[in-house]
Amino acid sequence: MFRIQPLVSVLLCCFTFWFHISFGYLITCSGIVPMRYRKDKVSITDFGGVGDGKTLNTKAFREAIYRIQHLRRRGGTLLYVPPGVYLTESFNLTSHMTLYLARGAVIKATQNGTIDGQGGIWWNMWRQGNLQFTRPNLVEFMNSRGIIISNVIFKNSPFWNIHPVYCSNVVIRYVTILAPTDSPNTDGIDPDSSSNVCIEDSFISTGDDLVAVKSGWDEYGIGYGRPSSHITIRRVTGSSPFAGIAVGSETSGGVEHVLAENIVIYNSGIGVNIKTNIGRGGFIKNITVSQVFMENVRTGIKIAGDTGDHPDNRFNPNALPYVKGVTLKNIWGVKVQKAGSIQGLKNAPFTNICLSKINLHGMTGPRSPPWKCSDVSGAAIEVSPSPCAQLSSPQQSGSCANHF
Ligand SMILES: *[C@@H]1O[C@H](CO)[C@@H](O)[C@H](O)[C@H]1NC(C)=O
Ligand SMILES: CC(=O)N[C@H]1CO[C@H](CO)[C@@H](O)[C@@H]1O
Repeated sequence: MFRIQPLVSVLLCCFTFWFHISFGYLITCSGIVPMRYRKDKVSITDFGGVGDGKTLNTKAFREAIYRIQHLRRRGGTLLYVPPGVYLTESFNLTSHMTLYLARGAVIKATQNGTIDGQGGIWWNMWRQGNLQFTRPNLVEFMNSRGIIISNVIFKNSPFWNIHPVYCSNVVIRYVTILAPTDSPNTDGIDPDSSSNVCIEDSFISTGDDLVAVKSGWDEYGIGYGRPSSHITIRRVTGSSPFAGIAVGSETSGGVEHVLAENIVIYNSGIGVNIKTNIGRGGFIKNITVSQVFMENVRTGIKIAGDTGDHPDNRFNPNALPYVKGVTLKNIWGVKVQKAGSIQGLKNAPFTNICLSKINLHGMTGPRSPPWKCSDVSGAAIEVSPSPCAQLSSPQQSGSCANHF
């Protein structure tokens, strides 16, 4: 419902729900995007905003943001939203502003819209197959940099919840993202063709992947050619019928330097899922996922070259993805039905795959069914149940070497 274009420095802030897991030491995203103090402050009520849950506040939000954009106060402006329920249609944010939601403030989308996304109507239109276009994201940042999204609850997005695309320096922390398990495509956070994105200390429970790093779809993504790089995800907890931590499947602009650590995934389809397809092209390199605990998950780890469909039939079947350098380490799971599968492509095998210190227990006993692998090479160290032969070759142990 928020869409902003060429923008700098936006902060969504609200203290309704605080989610914080504390590990002994704390590495954080802070510092990547400096928090701005805004001397100039306005309230949505100054623009006629009414938080009764019934009055339409579109005009108030649009006018307030028009004022912020055109008065251009030095140091930017804070837009305060007092406690109450503010029904509104979609509005654009602007540069140099902080949207501050007080404790108890809710921004609620009308059914027209694209922070309660009221996505149900969109999910039904999609289920009935009568949508001619894609559904709106709840919050989308496009061509923006220096963004902080913190301490906000997002719920019931029509489609993906938070979508930074063509952005750099984005911090997302202390957010809660909720949507029903059966809601279609309600990914939590999708960094897309973006760099220096730091996501931490958040709880996400939705109907699709919790965090999925992407960079464009088939011929369109290849044409645009903008990778996602330097993406950090840490201290994220949640459940998904699909994947907890995902890369792909749309990775046509390339994805590299992703670090996910201290992740807790429960009641989910797949713990860690790296996915691409023929026609995607692009690359997936230098991905590290470490310190993951999972419980009650169908498949612990899945790396696959046959995931997802194509935007149209103009995709190039010779555009093969290049997957190299994936390290998964210190992963512990209980009630994991299948430990994992790693299936590359015949003409584009996945290489330098390293599994280290992985222990995925089955539903009933200590053993899950064995790993399934094809067209893959790499190494495995201290992996239980024992990994497939393709990952055990001693000459490949270099795959794990750089990472220790
Ligand atoms: C938001 O900005 C986009 C791009 O400039 C524009 O197409 C759209 O109409 C704007 N929406 C609103 C609600 O102002
Ligand atoms: C999804 C939805 O309800 N969209 C409606 C939003 O409002 C416009 C005009 O008021 C309608 O044409 C859409 O159908």
